[in-house]
Amino acid sequence: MSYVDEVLERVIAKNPAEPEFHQAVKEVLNSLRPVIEANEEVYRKEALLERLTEPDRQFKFRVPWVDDKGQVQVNTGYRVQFNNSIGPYKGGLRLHPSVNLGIIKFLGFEQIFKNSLTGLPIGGGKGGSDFDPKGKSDREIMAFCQSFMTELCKYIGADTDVPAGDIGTGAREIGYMFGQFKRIRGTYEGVLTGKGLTYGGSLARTEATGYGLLYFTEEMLKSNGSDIKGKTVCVSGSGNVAIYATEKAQQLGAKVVTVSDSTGWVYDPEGIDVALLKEVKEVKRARLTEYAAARPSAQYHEGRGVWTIKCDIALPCATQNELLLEDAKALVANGCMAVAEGANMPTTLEATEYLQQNKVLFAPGKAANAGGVATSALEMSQNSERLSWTFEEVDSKLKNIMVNIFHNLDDAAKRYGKEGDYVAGANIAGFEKVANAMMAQGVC
Ligand code: NDP
Ligand code: 2IT
Repeated sequence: MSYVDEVLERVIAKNPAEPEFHQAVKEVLNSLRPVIEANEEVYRKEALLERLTEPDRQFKFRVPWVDDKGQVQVNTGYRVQFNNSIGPYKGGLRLHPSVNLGIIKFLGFEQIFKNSLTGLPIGGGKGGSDFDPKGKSDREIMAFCQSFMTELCKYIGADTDVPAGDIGTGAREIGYMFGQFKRIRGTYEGVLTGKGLTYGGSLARTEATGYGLLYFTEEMLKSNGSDIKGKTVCVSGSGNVAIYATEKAQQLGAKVVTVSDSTGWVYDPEGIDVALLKEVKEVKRARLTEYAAARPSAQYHEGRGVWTIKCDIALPCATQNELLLEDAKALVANGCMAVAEGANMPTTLEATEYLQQNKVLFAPGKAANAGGVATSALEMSQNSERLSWTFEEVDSKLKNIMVNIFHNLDDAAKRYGKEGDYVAGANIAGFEKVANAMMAQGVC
């Protein structure tokens, strides 16, 4: 049996109830086959893949907090420190009722390669909790965040592990967590990114994932003789990534006609009104029904259905496994030319294969959404030098990083005879740097 197959079997046997983790490992290891086969003896002796697929350490902890009725609630907190061979652990905190260890591990594993692709010195980690922020008061959110950080603060630090936002964790939650870290540890350090601008946050971090997604997509289209201008785009999600992807797509001359949330979706043939979307989602924290109610051109539908709308470019920006084989078939039938993942692993393996077989340009999340974590690393740099850069400075660095990521993975794919396979290119380019650092650092 090949080394890759042996390790895949081992990962599944050792982590039986973690399907999302299996999916992420399968995608990475399958596309690394040519690289592994070229060095099989050395990698096997070094147990490189076994070490890469086993987190350095993982924390699971109780998070008790008191709700507005005086009732004690108990959630589970996680932080998985996956790999720090090229820098301190870095990755977001997800607050969503679906969170479990397998989901945090898939995200942490993806983060290793994503962070490597940014070209910046950051290792891979991820955390979160099964806490559901929906419908909670600000005081309840604060109570949860303070309790969560009371435990998490034992494991993180500006030079060890630097968490940030993800689903359900935005500036409000990061603020409460930063306050609690400072209170317990007594140090003022860049231990979290995505902070508010008055206490160490970076300009353009809020926009970075969505903007970066579009900078990457623009470069991918350019390199394939096309352009974003005038294109029709379907976006899913209506959170941080979706909002700023929509904003940048429209700035670049495209028309975004859909957004969604976990209850329904909007089709707005005149183009999404970003100011209204921000008002509904960022200020009122309301559902998309409010967007539709305030916008005569918008049609609201319950359930899922974004991918049935005819578009040139699809940008899944909500969550994992939200673009299924049947959706990929609908996109292809409607003439879609590119899919770029704003979310982490939104496309199933079957859907990805179908899109690639049908010559749709496919940009995997670990490359296309790396602008968020890259700008987090820029926030870390600013915190270290105790300075802040202008919006234009950060945005132009972000753009350069995304353009470089595209060319690095395009080159890596070509080197292994997989031209145009950006999944393979991203995994190979991300892996090479991490593998090299791991080998240089000996058995650890
Ligand atoms: P937000 O919490 O801001 O928004 C998430 C959006 O996705 C909401 O519209 C939400 O709808 C929807 N959503 C979440 N879970 C589900 C679900 N199970 N089914 C259907 N819809 C769902 O998160 P972000 O925008 O920050 O994150 C979106 C994706 O991007 C995630 O995969 C995240 O890991 C990834 N990502 C985020 C980065 C960042 O910097 N924030 C960086 C790189 C990747 P509802 O409000 O109804 O729950
Ligand atoms: O998935 C991701 O890359 C993020 N949620 C952002 C992580 C970060 O540290 O900014």
